[in-house]
Amino acid sequence: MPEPATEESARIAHLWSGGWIAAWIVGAVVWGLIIWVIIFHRRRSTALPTQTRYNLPIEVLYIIAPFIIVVVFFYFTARDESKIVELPDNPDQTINVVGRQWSWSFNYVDGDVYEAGTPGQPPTLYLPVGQTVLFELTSPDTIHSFWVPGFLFKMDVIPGRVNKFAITPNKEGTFAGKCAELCGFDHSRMLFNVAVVSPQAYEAHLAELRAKGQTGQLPRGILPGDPLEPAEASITEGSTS
Ligand SMILES: [Cu+2]
Repeated sequence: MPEPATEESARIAHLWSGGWIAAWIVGAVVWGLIIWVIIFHRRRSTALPTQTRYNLPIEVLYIIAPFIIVVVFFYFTARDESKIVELPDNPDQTINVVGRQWSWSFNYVDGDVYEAGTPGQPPTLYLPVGQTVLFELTSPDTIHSFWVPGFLFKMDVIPGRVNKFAITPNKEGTFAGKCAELCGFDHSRMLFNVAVVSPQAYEAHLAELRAKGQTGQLPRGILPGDPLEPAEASITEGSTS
């Protein structure tokens, strides 16, 4: 597992390793029982052993034990998931990520600048370290999935709806990202990078985009209030305006 790089990802790493510990304990008990049966109840003669039917304690056990396992997994997953997808009231930054066939656009909503990539030129998303960033995921075409393995998190990008999540990156560095939902011909080239930088470097990058003329916002796919015509909501490769 990559080292957690956001404030939220420690919780995710904890849920992951907790799940594995529980699975190993259950596995050890099951394997132990199998080995015990193999050794102590192996066939000793050709005669059939006594056939046991309607053993109530055993039947109750194999209904109750899986039920307890499911309840425990469900409880911890639901508890952590509800925390992980919680949205802040006042995010420091809002970024609209547009997943499209087959690259990504990033609309920096507060800075009113944008970045757009192509399969041949993966874009880089800049994030300020220590600031809470609200992501709005939209797609004009098909289902994609926004995945940054270093953040231990991914979320589907679904046409016709806005999926939101928030993270607070707490480690500077460059992290690889990719589309995690098979979305068509160039899915495997739907890559991007995330550069977590100081707030000053972040502002400097937005100024750089502004200087390059990348001001305003690219079509978001579908957001409330956006024109829904497909022509408006699609971006062809190489075109960024
Ligand atoms: Cu995709």
